[in-house]
Amino acid sequence: MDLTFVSTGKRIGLHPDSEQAVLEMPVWQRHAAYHDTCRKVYAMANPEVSAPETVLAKRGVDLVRGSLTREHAASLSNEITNLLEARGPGGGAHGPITDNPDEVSVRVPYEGALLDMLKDALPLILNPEAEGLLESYYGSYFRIDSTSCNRTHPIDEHTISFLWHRDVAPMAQVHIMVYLTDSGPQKGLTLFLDLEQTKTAAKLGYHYTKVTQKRGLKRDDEGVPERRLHLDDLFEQAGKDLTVNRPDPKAGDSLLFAAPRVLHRGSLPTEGYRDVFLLVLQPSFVPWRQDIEDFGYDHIFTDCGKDTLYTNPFKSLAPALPKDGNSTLTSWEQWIFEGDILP
Ligand SMILES: O=C(O)CCC(=O)C(=O)O
Ligand SMILES: [Fe+2]
Repeated sequence: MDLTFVSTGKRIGLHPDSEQAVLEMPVWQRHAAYHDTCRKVYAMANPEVSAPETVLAKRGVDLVRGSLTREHAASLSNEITNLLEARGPGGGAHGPITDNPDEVSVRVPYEGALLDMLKDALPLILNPEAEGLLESYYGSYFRIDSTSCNRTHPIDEHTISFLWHRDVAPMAQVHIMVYLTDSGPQKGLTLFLDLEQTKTAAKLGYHYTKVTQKRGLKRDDEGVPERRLHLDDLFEQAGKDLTVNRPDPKAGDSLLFAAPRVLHRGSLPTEGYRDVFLLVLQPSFVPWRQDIEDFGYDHIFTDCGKDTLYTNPFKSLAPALPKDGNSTLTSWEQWIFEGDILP
């Protein structure tokens, strides 16, 4: 389908005649068409740039060392402790806030000194090396859609993102998880299957998953398998080898991963706590700094989660679409299951 665009200064916008067509596209197609447009815009602005094959493109996961110094990461982690301690004994500094295992990770409120410290950390995390790597992966500019800061404490039950899953999100969504504490078997980790292994799992029927019958995807989750803590049985029964990728980020290192394309799960700490700062990225018509210059920081630092799928990515800041019957139905397509970035 041909979409037409108009120039609105630094950005391009959809021509009014194309707006309806975009809204009528199936969700995944809408985001793919948008990413494709971002690539064309980027290629026009950077005709000399060739896209080298990145580890992120090949495996779906990469580790960037030293985004922040150890001292810088420690100062952010200390500030998280100060903030949570200020909320009182049940504030989440030294243990979960509730006994609901789904809420084992304490979402750190964006208040006080922490907020300014995180704003200042953005250009260090998205330093020229990381920015180049991400632009190569995308073949386009990218933007920060949202962020969150989480402290995770030890508990026995693994739930939600601590079970093997792929995020139900536009295929171009990338997560940058900056570890603010060292990772390790006792300190908490993130585990991955690379793209190829994720494809194998998808062929065996394990792709997008629900947590339990009760806490499922709120969409059309008929026939969607339940999340598992271990994948050994799945691979063993099919006579396939399972290789789990266990990166070892130290405090200040960043894990970059294609969250909807590769299976991954957190592994809970058994001592102390794990602190991470998460950035959620999407393709963009303009470099990430431009959104901040034009719209400030509020959209990046919100205190609640944000759906990225039921949005109109062609509009600045990708506003949510009304949740009517049609727009909330996830129409799974084969290329999504296979983890391709574009159809
Ligand atoms: O907490 C973790 O290590 C996993 C995070 C995760 O699932 C995600 O960022 O999509
Ligand atoms: Fe995830």
